[in-house]
Amino acid sequence: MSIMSPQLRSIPVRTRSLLAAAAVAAGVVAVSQPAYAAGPAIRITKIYYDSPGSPDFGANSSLNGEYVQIKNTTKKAVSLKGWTVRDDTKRSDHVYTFGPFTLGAGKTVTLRTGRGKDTSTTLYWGRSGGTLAYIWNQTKDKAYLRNASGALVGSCAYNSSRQDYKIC
Ligand SMILES: [Ca+2]
Repeated sequence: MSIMSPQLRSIPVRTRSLLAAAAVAAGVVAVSQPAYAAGPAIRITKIYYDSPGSPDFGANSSLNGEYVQIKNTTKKAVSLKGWTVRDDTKRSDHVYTFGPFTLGAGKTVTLRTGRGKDTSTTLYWGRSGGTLAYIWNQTKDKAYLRNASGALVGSCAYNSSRQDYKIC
């Protein structure tokens, strides 16, 4: 190590002060965006991926034992018409598209895999056909929620066979 001239020594000092200024600026930006910390306004809150009972035999009651829940965390009702939910596969038959449906302020809707009569709180994917009809894998998968424009609104991934569900 050689002894630096006063001119060279001044460079790292200036760099340090610039970094400090940048850190302060970044801190101000983070504080000014509390909405980011609060998460998306419409979000996936839970995936129950391992239907109760074993083995999963594909009956309608078992298919409806797996579900995904979506919550409107805003203070306004939101129309989900044209929004989609899908898993991590590329299968075109693994896409659920919302029909005319309004999710009230602070409300949660449960989307079950099997068949049933839609209500204001529970919707049915409408799948049937036994053990191949399940959407959510038993150990590892990911849910995607997109709006009517196709923009990703939220997602939730899980990777555990030790639980039957994932709180997102
Ligand atoms: Ca099961």
